[in-house]
Amino acid sequence: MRSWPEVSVPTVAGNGPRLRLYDSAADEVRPVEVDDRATMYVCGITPYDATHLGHAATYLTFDLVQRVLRDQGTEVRYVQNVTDVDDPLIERAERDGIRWEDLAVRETDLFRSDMEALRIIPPAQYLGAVETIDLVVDAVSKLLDSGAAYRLEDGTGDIYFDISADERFGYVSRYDVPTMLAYSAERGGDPDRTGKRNQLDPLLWKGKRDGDPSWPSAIGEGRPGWHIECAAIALAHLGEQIDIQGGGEDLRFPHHECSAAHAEALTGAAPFAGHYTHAGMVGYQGEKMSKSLGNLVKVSELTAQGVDPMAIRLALLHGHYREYREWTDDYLHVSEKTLSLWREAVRRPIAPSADCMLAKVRECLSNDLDTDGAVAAVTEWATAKPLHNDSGMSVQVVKHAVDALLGIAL
Ligand code: 5CA
Ligand code: ZN
Repeated sequence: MRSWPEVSVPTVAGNGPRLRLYDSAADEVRPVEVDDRATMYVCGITPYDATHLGHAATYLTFDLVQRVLRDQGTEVRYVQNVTDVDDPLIERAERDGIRWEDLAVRETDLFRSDMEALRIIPPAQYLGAVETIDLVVDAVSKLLDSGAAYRLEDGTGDIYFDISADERFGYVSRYDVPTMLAYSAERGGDPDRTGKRNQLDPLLWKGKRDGDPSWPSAIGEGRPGWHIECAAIALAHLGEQIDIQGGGEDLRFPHHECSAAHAEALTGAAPFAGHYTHAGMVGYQGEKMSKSLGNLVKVSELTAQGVDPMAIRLALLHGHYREYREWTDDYLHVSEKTLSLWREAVRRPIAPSADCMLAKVRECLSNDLDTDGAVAAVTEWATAKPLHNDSGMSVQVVKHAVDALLGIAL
C-alpha cells in the first residue's frame, strides 16, 4: 500500500543525547539500546472513521521518537500496518450501506492526507492486512505445526493461539489475570467462548462465515485475527526482534501482549521488542475520544475550518504523551499564539544565541519526550532579549531545530 509523501528533516549541528523512553515491560524509563540503526513498528489505524486527535497524538508521539533517534545519529526503519479488514470496519460499512473495501480506501486516504498535513514522517512500508494474508497464513500454519495453535472443534474453522506456548505471556502489559480478562472482553477478545483451552487465548484465523469477507488458504477459508497481522508484518519486514513496538495505551493488552507472544512462539527469540511504548489516551467531553463513542474532533475538520496544521501539532505537544489528556479548544488557541510568537521571533533582525535552546530541547525530548519542556525552551528563546549579533546563524539553528526535532515548520 502506498505510504504518504516523505517529510524533509533538516540536519542540526551536533548530536542529541541518547533517547530514554518508557518501556511497559520494564515499567521504567530506560535507554533505547541502539547505535546507528533502529527498527520501529507502530500499529496503524482501522480505517472506518477519519483521523481524530487521539490517533494524531499517538502517531505524533512516535514521530517524535523517530526525530530524536535521527538526531542522535540513528537511522530508523519504520513499518506501519492498516487493519483494513476487521469486525468494526465491516460493521460500519454494513451500517452505512457501502462496501467495506471502499470505506477502508476512503478513510485510509484521509488518514494519509492528515498525516501529511501534520508533517508526520511516513513509514518506509505501509501495509494493509488484505495484502499480507499470505504472511498470516504462513505464520498460523507454523503455529499449528508447532502445537502453539489449535483449531476449535465446533466446525467454524476458527484457529486460536495457546498462550501457554509463550512462557513469558503477560510480561508486556504486566497486568494480572483478572485485568487481562477484563481488557480482553472489552477490546475485541472472547474470553467466554466455549472450546478454548484458556480464556485468554486469542483468535488467529476466523473461519468463513456467510456474508463475511474471506480468503481461501492452506489453513482453510477465512480471514486473519488481529494480533497475528501485526506480528506477521513486523517479522517479515523488520526481523525477529525489533527495537520499538508502539501504539496507544489501549493496545498494551491484549494487542501488543498477544503480538509479542505470537512472534516469540514463531521465532524462539525473546523479547520481541526492546521497548513497548504506549501513548496515553486523548479524551474529549470527559471520555476517551473514540470512533465507537463518536466524541471525535477530526484533524480534517479542523484543517477545513482553516486551522493551521502546525498549530494542531503544537497543541498536541501539550502535556506528557503517557498521560490521559483531555482536549479543549483552549490548547489550540494558546498554540496559535505560541506559533505566531515563534514565527515573529525568527524574523527578528537581531536574535539571541540558539545554543542554550538547542541543548534544552534535545535534553527534554530525549528524556521520555518531555514536550512541555522542549516547547518552553523555544518560547524562552523567542522572548529572550536579542543581544547576540550573530542573528542570521541563530535564527537558522532555531528554525532547523524546531523543524527537525518538533516537526514544526516556522
Ligand atoms: N488497527 C489497530 C492497531 S493494529 C487499531 O488499534 N486501530 S485504531 O484505529 O483503533 O487506533 C489506531 C491507533 O490510535 C492505536 O495506536 C490506538 O491506540 C490509537 N488511539 C485510538 N484512540 C485514541 C485516543 N483517544 N487517544 C490516543 N490514541 C488513540
Ligand atoms: Zn497492531
